[in-house]
Amino acid sequence: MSAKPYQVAVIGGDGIGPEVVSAALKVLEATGIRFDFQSYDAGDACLAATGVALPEATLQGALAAEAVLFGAAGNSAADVILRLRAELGTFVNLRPAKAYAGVDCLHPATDMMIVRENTECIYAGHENVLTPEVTIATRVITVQASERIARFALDWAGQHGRTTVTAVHKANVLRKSDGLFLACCRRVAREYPALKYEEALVDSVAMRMVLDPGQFQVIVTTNLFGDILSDLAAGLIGGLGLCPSANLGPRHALFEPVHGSAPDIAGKNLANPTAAILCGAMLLRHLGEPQAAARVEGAMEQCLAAHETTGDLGGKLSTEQAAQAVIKRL
Ligand code: GGG
Repeated sequence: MSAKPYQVAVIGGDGIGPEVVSAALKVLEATGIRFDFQSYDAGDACLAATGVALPEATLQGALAAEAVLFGAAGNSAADVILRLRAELGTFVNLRPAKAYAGVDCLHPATDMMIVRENTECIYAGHENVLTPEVTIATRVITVQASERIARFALDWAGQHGRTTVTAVHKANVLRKSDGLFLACCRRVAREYPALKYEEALVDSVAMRMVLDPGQFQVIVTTNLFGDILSDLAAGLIGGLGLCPSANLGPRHALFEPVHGSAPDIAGKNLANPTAAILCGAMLLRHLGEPQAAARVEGAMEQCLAAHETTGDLGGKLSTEQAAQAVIKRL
C-alpha cells in the first residue's frame, strides 16, 4: 500500500453521474486505502452556469492526478469526455462485459473484453456542414493508432489468459479506412504466434454476439464500433448499469461507467452504482492495489448474487443502500 494518499480527480458530470460516483467513492474509502479525492465540475450544468463545459481547473486537475474517476456525460459529451480522453492521451477504452450470478440476463456465459480505439475514427471530430442540407464527417484511421491498439489488445489477451483476439471491422465497405485498420491488426498479430487471431465484420459480430457471445474473448475495434458493441454487450449481461470502463494512456488513466447520464432518473437515488463501483475496482488495480480491487469486485459479486441491488436489476435498494451493501461485504 502506498505511504502517501493516492491523488484522484473526481468529475461527477451530468445526470446520475454525481450519485453513482459518490457511491463509488464511499466504497473506495471503505477499502482502507488512502485517497485524496479532489472534485471538479464539468458537463451540461457547468456549461449553463459558467459558459464552459470543461473548465481549465478541471482539465488541470485531471492532468495532475494519478487517476480520474468520471461519472457521466450529457449533451456536452464531445466537449467533456472526448476532450478529456484526448488531453489525457488515453488511447484505449477498455470495456469489460461479464455476466454475474444472480443477474437475470440473456447470456450467462458472457465474459469478453472490448478494446476500443479511443482517439480517432469518426470520433476525431472532423464534421462539416457543406450546405444546410449536406453534412460530412471524416473517418480518421492511422497506422500509428491502429498498430498501437492492436498491440494493446494482444498484450492484454496474453497477460489475462485469453487465447483469441478478434479484430472487428467493415473493410468490405470502408475499404481504405478499415482496410488499413485490418492490415495493421494482421501485421501486429503475427508478432503473437501463441494467440489465435481472427477477423470479423462488425454487422456479423453484432448478430453473433446476440446468438452466442461466448465465442468472443477479446474484441479489438475502432472507436465508433467499440462504442456501439459495448452497449450491445451490456445488453447481453443485464444492462448498462453493470459495465465499467477504463481509458488508459501512457501517462494518465480515467475510469468511467459505460452508461450515460440517464436524466430521467437523475437525483432520485435510483441509479445503479455497480458500473461506477467496478470502475473503482479498475482504478485500484491501475494504482497497483490488486488485492483491494479484488475485494471490491468480490463484494460486488456477492451483492449481485444476493439481489442486494437497485430496481433496474430487480432489487429494492437505492443507490446509496446498494453502495452500503457492498461496503458491508468488503
Ligand atoms: N451508451 C451510453 C452512453 O450514453 N454513454 C455515454 C457516451 O456516449 N459517451 C461517449 C463515448 O463513450 O464515446
